[in-house]
Amino acid sequence: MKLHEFPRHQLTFGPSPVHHLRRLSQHLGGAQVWAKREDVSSGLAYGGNKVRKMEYIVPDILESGADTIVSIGGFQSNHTRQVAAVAAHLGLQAKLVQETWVPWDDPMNDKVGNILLSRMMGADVQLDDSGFDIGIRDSWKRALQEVEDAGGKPYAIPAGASEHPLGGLGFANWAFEVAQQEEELGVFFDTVVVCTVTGSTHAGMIAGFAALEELTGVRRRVIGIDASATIEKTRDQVWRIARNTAELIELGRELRDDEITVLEGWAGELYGIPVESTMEAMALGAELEAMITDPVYEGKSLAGLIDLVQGGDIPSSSNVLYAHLGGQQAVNAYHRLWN
Ligand code: 5PA
Repeated sequence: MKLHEFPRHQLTFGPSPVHHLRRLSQHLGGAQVWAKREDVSSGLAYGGNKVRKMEYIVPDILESGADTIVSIGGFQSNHTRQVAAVAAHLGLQAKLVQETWVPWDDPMNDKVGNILLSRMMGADVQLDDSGFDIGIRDSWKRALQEVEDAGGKPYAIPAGASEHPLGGLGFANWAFEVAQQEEELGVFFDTVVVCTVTGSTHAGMIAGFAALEELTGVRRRVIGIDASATIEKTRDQVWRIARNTAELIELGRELRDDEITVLEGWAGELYGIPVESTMEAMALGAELEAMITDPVYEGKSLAGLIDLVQGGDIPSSSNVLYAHLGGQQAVNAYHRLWN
């Protein structure tokens, strides 16, 4: 099936807004930087990139007749908060396994921000002491079993909705949305910068822009900035999901190696722990543009963008589009960084 033929259940207000970051661009003194904002494009509990992924998964959930969506993430997972939001919106239950993905020693870590919102929305939140891993987990399988044992019908969504067969479609569609917005704005984004961890955001974009290239012949760079600090696993997931998504939307050719770029260097040593470049990027975004980013994901991809622009790797003739994927709710658990 072609992308536009897949059923889509709209959860966003419409295309996410695109705007020029004038003061940041001026400060960096190179390429023009724009942002496309997944953080302000849905009314469901502040939205974010998972809401867009879920638009293509909800039809399957509804068709399955499930009564409980089961998913997994860290204590401050944005993904599980968005699963709780979509479940509330659909009138379903959410069962969320929240693991100890980040060795972040803050007594509020499992109480404020994302996890607070998930609890407010009525999700059944289960804390688990397993560490970070983007793969399929036993705790998650157990949670699915528990729903069945209680006579319910679970619907399984893996970490970040990435290993779900339809997980890449939302951001494949994002590519077509960008092309439409370029026409309206009279600008061409030759480079896209996106944070990548479980992989389907970046992978979906790769498949979508490849499909667009087939139609228009226009090539661009889609640069994934790793924030997992387990680069091999993330690279592997991006490759696999990009290929699967390309096949699903009938791209009609293999993806080229140069279409799949995951860069390391801004994740630091550990997932979820900011480093100096993260803090500097967050400060620049906030002070110059009032664009708030988080220390786990978006601060790290913004740090990557800043270095690539300042170092000239993204040339000054470029228009670069920063994909803002949400995630600000976690800053509450990191308040100490600003005290
Ligand atoms: C997340 C993911 P992918 O997982 O699709 O690569 O996206 C990375 C990403 N930015 C980027 C924000 C704000 C994100 O929340 N979050 C996960 C979560 O549990 O919240 C899946 C890891």
